[in-house]
Amino acid sequence: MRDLTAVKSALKNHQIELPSWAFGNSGTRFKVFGQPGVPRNPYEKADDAAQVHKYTGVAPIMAVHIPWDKVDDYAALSAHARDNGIRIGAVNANVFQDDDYKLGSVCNPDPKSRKKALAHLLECVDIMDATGSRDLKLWFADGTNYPGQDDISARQDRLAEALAAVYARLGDGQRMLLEYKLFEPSFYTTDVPDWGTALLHCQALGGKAQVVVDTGHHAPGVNIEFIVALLLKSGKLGGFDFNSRFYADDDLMVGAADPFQLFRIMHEVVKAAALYEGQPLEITARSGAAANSVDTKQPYGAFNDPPSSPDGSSTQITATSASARSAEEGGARPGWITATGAAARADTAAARADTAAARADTAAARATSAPARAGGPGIAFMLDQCHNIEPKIPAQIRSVMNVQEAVAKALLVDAGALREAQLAGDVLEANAVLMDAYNTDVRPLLAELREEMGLAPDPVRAYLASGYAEKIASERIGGTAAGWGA
Ligand code: PSV
Ligand code: MN
Repeated sequence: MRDLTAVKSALKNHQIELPSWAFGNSGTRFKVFGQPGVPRNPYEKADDAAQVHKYTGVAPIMAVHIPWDKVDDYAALSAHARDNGIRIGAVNANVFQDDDYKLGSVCNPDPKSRKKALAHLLECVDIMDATGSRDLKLWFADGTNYPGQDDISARQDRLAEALAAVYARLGDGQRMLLEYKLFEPSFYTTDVPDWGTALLHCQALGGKAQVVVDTGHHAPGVNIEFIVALLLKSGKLGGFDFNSRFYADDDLMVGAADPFQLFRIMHEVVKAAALYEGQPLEITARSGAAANSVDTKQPYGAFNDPPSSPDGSSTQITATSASARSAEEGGARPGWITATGAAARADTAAARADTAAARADTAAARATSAPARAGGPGIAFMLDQCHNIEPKIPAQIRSVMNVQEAVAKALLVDAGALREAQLAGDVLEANAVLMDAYNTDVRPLLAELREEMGLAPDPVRAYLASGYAEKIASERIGGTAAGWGA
């Protein structure tokens, strides 16, 4: 039996980040169905995001997407968010919507397009400085449609060069999150198609570069929790873009298509004590009997490479990655994305020194750049969704609740019993222990938690009864409703 007080405390500490773009109009390439009351600017998006936080209590962060959320004064946007009880989270760069990017952005064969893309990425770091955001989120639509269209390997070098330049611009307490996606808009090659590619680049860059797992960005049938487990072990899981998919990158509400997958993902996170920085070990799946048999260290701090065990061994895949090793031994091949590539070349030592400094500095950074860490420490649990036919604010509330349900179930896994069954090779019992947690109805527990937090037990109902939807529908008349491109 789990300690429910500890479970509830973990649930209160676990924060979810909302995408500003989910509040704007969206659709498919066939049709965008406008909705009444949709925000006309980033300030109104923040107002709507604040509603989601108001009724869930665990979503105090809104990610922005530039230029969709371009404003004259980012500090003012940040202050507006704060006045509404939330803060600005990840700054998402957008190097996929301009004509110059037809053949790619940072991987484009044309240096002019690459230069323009890089300037935008650097501008996004300036914006982070103004908003106090911790994370720069990078997703590249770059790729090719036809075999022979461009040199696959040369494009990787161009990518590494741009990433290194952006990496060098990151300040204390800032991170770069690299997101991969199997295909779309490119259909033959994508320049960051998978977690392996993203991980290689991030390892070459250093401790401030981490991978983002968007749950809609894999081939059908891929075991996402396995990827999550490996990224956690390598200290390189920077965040999630949660959403659901039935077929491709559907961007539906997280937990709608496959709540069991979401639970399995969160089970890995909970087990690694990575739900939030400082997640106590007694509420991880390493508690009880398990604590005696496995390393109970926290997986990694937000900016640190994974720690090694006191005996020098490690239960984690550490920074002695193949690329780092080969660079150290002088064995790196020019032109590859090891720490010998481009600015990274200048930077193996620097990146490592940087990593060490970041490590030494984590505490200091925490103390001195509190605003720069506004995203909160550790993994960013972001949503990346589009609500094409359902009302947006309640859909975001529902999504947050779905994540919470998965987390609650993951926290209920009887870690001791699971470990025991695993070590005994009791396949059926181990599976039964996991399924017991998954099959628990956690809705009463979450309702109780909300009441303890002074919230209504049913956030969607409370929002619908509040009259906010009617208010914005009547007030937000005129202007241009936000949508992609605005
Ligand atoms: C790309 O499909 C993606 O997942 C990236 O995160 C973009 O920033 C986002 O979607 C845009 O909605
Ligand atoms: Mn995404």
